[in-house]
Amino acid sequence: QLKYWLCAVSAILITLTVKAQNPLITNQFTADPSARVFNGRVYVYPSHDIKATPGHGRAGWFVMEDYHVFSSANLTDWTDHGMIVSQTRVPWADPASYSMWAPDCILRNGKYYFYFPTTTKPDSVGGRGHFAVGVAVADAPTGPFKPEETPIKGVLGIDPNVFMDDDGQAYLYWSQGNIYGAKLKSNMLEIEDGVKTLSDLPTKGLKEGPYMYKYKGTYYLTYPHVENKIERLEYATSKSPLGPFKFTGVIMDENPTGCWTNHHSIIEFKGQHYLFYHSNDLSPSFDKNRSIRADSLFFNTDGTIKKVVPTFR
Ligand code: FUB
Repeated sequence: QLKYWLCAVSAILITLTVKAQNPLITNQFTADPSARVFNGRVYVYPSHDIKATPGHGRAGWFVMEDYHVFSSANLTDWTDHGMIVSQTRVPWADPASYSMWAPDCILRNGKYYFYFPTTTKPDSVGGRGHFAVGVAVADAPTGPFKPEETPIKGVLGIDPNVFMDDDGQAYLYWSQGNIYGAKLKSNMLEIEDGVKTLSDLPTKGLKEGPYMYKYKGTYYLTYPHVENKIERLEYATSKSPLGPFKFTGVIMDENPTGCWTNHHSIIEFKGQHYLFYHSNDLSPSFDKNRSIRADSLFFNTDGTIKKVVPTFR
């Protein structure tokens, strides 16, 4: 009898202490994880860091030519569903730019809309390309995704994040030094007039990688912010998706490994909130080859977020 109870108690303790294995993906470098729950399964759309080789990408900088999608039913066992979008298959992208930075994906009316930034082809008068945001559409979360012919008009920048409000209105957020937001039209491919600069955030330092999360009627605009050398995940709150926002706190302090970027998303899965973010576990000496991670996130009863401490071994 005693032996039975000891086994039962230890089984419960083991279940409670099971953690996501960080880093989550070990078959390649991954960064900027946008996690989503589709049909009870977690899908992560990260960036894909690779190493520069002669003639391919800039040594010492981010080198990214495509995206993979990964999924998991338990946050421990991950499936790599392979490449979904690459710079050579996007009609307007410069295939020599290796700048397929942080993406996001959302489900609407049975279609999966994948948003990604990359550099446009140099224009016909010899001007330089610039960062723009494109969309690729699929019938399943793993694709095949078909990129649109042109980028979204009026969106210049990086790190698109798409948010669907309870009333069915979708919003697009992105960054370019500061954070911007606009309503998306119902086709999910164009924005409405009236881009808003969400400049009521702390004004000093770079802010990027926006991720909007709604919890108990409050809009949480979460974002990496760098004042010194390393990004810290912060959040601001509002009663409206386009603000005004009030700086509220820090979600995660500066990365202790020296990886200067961080980039995140938040999901609720099986009754628990998780923060997905990145560090450079698989590349300690070069912080542009990153790896995605996840840890539990908790809200306090007053709606503030408890700081997430990364589980480094
Ligand atoms: O991955 C390239 C860039 O680094 C992202 O777009 C930023 O958010 C930062 O993580």
